[in-house]
Amino acid sequence: MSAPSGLWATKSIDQLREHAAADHGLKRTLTALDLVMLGIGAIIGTGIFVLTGRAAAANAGPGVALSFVVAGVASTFAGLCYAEMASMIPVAGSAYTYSYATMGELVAWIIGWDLILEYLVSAAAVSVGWSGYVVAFLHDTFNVDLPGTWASAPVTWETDHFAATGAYLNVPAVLIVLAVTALLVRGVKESARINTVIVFVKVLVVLLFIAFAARFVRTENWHPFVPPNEGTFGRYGVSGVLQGATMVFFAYIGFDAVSTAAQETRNPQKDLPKGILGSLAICTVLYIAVSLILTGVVSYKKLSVPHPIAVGVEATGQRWLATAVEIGAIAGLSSVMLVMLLGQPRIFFSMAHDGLLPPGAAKIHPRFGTPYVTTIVTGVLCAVAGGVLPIEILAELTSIGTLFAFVLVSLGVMILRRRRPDVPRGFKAPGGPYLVPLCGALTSGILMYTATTATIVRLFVWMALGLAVYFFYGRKHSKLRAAAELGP
Ligand code: ALA
Repeated sequence: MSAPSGLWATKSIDQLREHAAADHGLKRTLTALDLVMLGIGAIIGTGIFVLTGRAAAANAGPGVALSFVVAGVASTFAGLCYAEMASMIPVAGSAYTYSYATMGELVAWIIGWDLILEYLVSAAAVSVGWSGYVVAFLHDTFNVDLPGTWASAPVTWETDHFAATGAYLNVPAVLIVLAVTALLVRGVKESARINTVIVFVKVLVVLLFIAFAARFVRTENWHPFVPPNEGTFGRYGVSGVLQGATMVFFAYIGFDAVSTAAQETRNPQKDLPKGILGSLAICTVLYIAVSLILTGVVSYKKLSVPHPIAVGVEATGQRWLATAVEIGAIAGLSSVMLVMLLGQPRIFFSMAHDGLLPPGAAKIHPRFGTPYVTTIVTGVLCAVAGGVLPIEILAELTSIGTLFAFVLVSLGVMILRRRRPDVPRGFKAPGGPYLVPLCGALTSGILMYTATTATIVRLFVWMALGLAVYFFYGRKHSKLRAAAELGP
């Protein structure tokens, strides 16, 4: 069988594996436990601290706990597929590299372009969540009130059109993104130790919330558990639980970031799956508990606020805990932004390295040794998005983009099981050759389908833009295609 060429040209898995095994100067120090910590560091963030409230108020009521179950199931299937891929091709490029090796250059480009939604746009969504908690913290602790017109989005989405809110710019969101970007240009090593401290603070705050607020649950707040549908798709009822799942799916995003540490892991074949699945399992349990308790202490109708968990705590009268939650959220969300804004430039960097983006994007800073061009471009775009757009639009776009990546990675696992059964896998998703990848593609696909029409349209527009860039630039400059044309 001749090797596929042109748009379907694939990178060789064997070369990628050799490349991964070679000594790159990166130290292999991370253990399975470090990876679990890294995963939790990237996962727990705006999803649980902000979107739980939005999804409960607008879509699912207390049934938002079921939305978390549904999103958790879809993430677990995808997590199993990522674990198999990562154990097979333990290189740092994540879904972009996996698809380059399985489905060819065009699909790799599509995924790379799509991952901008997962990394850059999610960081923007998290910056808006961060802003909400900072505003609440300044108000509650120091009685300082930032003017609302300078701390929220100037535009909002009203059913089928954008509308002005009267605000000018979300300044705290812009500032935090620029600050994180500046740190990353200087090359802050997100050392495992700092990450571990933040993860402990974050998880501690979540556990404190569960432990203290549980006593204040009033079961009447859970009735009806899933409020009846109000006649519109996604406004309560079963469709509301599903649309809520697409929204809170955002909360699970990040476990795949574990795979970007492949080349710094001691025993990647065994430890990557442990890191991915372990962090996912812990977060799933925490999320379901938090969402149940939150909707038990406050009526879901009151949760459409920028800082719902703090509002839940206030309802219990535990002032100190509200402050702890605000501090935990501010620290925790910062670490999520750091991981996302660290990952995005490296994906751009890989794409530029493959010739699919201009070579300037692969420039390394002479003093700091960081991919500064892509880091700054990422930071500026992210700051604009976070400063101008509302959290729902950013989070829904991130969720649908990530779900799309999950569908493609699941299909990639299926393709490799068929085409390359010989390549050793440190971890194999259970249930025969196709069960898990098929369930992964289906569950993620269903959640994409239940997203709002506006979100689906935005994904299409984004992808169309990406294809235009590929056909006008990437296709002509691809190094793999150039090598194939010169080759034997
Ligand atoms: N899962 C991450 C969050 O919820 C992206 O902030």
